[in-house]
Amino acid sequence: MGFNKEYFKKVYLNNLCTLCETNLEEATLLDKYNALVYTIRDDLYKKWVNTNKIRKENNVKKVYYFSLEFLPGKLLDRNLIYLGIKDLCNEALEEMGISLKELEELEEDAALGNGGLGRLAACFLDSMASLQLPGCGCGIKYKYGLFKQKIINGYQVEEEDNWLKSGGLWGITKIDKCVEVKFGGNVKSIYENNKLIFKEENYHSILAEPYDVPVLGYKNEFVNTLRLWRAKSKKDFDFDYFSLGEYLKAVEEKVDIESISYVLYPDDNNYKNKVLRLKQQYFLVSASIQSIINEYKKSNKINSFHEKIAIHINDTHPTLAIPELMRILIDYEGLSWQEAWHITVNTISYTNHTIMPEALEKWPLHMVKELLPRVYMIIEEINKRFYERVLREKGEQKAKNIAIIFNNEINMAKLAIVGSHSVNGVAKLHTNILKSEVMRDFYDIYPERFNNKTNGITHRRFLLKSNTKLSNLISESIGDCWIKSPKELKKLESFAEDKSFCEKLQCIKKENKIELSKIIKDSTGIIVDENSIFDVQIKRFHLYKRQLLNVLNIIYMYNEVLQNRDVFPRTFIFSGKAARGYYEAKQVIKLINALGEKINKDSRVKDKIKVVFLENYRVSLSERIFPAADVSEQISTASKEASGTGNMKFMMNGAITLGTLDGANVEILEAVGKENIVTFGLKAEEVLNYYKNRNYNPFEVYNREPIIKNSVDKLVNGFLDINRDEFKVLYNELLRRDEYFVLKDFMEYIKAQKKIEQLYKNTNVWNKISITNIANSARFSSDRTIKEYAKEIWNIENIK
Ligand code: 26W
Repeated sequence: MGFNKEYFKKVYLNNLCTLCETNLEEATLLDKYNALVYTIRDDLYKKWVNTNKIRKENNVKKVYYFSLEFLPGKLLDRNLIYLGIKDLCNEALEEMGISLKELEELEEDAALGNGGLGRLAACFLDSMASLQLPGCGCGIKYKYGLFKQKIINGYQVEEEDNWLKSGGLWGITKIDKCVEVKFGGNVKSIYENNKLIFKEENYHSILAEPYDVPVLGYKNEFVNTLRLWRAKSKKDFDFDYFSLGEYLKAVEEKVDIESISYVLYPDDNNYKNKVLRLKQQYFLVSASIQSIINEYKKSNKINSFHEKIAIHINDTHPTLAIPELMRILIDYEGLSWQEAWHITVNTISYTNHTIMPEALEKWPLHMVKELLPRVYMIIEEINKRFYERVLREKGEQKAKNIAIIFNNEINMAKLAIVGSHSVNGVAKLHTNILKSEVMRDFYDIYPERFNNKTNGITHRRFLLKSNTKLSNLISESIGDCWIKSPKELKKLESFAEDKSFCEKLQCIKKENKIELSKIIKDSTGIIVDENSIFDVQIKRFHLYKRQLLNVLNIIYMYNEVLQNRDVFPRTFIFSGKAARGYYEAKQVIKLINALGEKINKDSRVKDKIKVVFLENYRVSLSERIFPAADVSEQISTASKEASGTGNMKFMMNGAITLGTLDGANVEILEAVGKENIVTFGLKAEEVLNYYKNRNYNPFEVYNREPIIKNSVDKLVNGFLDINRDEFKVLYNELLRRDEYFVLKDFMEYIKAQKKIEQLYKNTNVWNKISITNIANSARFSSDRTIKEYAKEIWNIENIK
């Protein structure tokens, strides 16, 4: 920024007055925060305008990343660091008696996402901007983000998340760039000049209003855009009803329309057939495509659209982009089916993020037909053409397998594969499962479309910003080039046996643990021992992620302590949300809290074990936890976790992975070597075989192994101070089905946990493992991932 401290103060005080109508003495914390955002925005917006100007002059290819979810977290601290003015700003504020930390805390997390998929989208935007790649995120400006989680009496309780209450001042609403989105009505086919054309009639149209948020690159003056759409009624109220005194009726239509962007669906990995969700999906893609085309046509011809524009769909949620682009190219741009199809397929690329069958989206035909009649016609036509081709070339069985429309449902994953030029999985193992199992028939037809892009995370947020102490140590040791080129981290390997470095590293971990302990104490009242192993599992609650396995081991360890066996002190830390309607997952949360109640206050345990549940998991809380973790629990049933990205954040902060050979854990093992990770459990192939042969019997495992029986029984035998039926559902799931092989993997997990303990007891060994993990984490930076997408899928180049 072109200004010094004095100038900063002057602008800041002026903003307090002219934009917040207050002064330093009178200002509330929110005023002070908002004045700061205004002050930073000045400079940020200038860079933004400039980037857009340069991009237009160069007329380079640009990627649009379509996602129903973005999970950026807080922006203040990040933007200050990326602008390189944090110290200046901190000092200036301090001189005016303002604490920057307090302002940072006041800022709400932008939580327009559920978990992995949304956070990945935010990391990708970070890397695109930092690598100077022209890219734009397209999403929805939900008025309410992911619910806030309260723990009451051990149970999860959901509360609305009004994330805009801290102002929402980073972004800017572009009232004059609204576009119209049409729902309902019917389609009339008519011949005009010997050509069949389609006219939409009797539809309802609503407005989509863009809110643009600047996405700044790291110290490079480069700013991309995250465009979030809000649904807006054309009419604010109905005058006739109003005059009759029917006030509710007068605003009914407005409320109905604006509900489209009202709240994020809190389901993760679980498809529910809800018309409002379908509306959200179409709303996003229709508004985004229209605005892309409007912008594009200012300086280009429609026939070469795919040469200048790439559209990426983040999972199947924005798959309607395919028929929507077809609709506009055919009905509004006058292209033939073949021309439009060529452009569409070459524009669109698709990432799959899950193989969980219950997550696969299948929309009922009648719903799509009623809500989007023209889009429906196009999907039918795509299905027909593809089906006939496969029938001709591969026969009836294959044709049936690949049908996009089946059983009166539209299979969105199939539509996404057929309508795009690239399909990727998010870790090697996951991509292989897609190719050989879930999407086998498609891989057979389009082998060239399938590719892997292992996920990554932005090391700038999850190391540089959130673990200042460790970043400083790294920069002191190898210079600060790693911030722009994470590969430099490799140089840390030469410090693995450097005594002074190891001591400093250990010291930093300890300080981070002390800080987390304070947070734990403030939010739960539990006092934990900073010298114990901080063993952490933080992520969404889902049976496949197997928080239950962790719990069963804690019960086992508790028993060990009571039997006076030697156990190294441990603090088990959990955090995460369960989908509002997911009963079993919510019961696991209750179980953790019930177990904590029992163990934490049992004096016989002598503080050897503590069980902590931190409420309201979110990006900003995670940033306090990763730097303080010793052990990273990544224990999903092999084959189920597509990649995982928390695993990468832990590793980068020097925690050691305790995991199954699932998702990206496999590649972490590859990166660090088997001495520097602890793995256990069934392999993906074994799991898939059990599913195929249906020959797993958990009851037999339970009966055979007293240790397992002992732990499992404690869920229902009165061991916990709770009604014996409370956890019956979990107990029954384990014994009758155990869909996720918790019991099968239990004994090996206990062994793996003992190995962790052995390693931890040897400080030199532990430090060495920790350093090796940090040093080899560069390949999990989203910079690497985004470079691969840019080169191999989008075909875009950075702007110098
Ligand atoms: C339709 C309901 C729904 C909502 C969200 C279905 C599926 C999802 C997401 C695809 C679930 C998700 O976030 N998947 C996670 O994506 C991460 C980023 O690629 C991976 O690291 C995780 O392994 C995967 O579970």
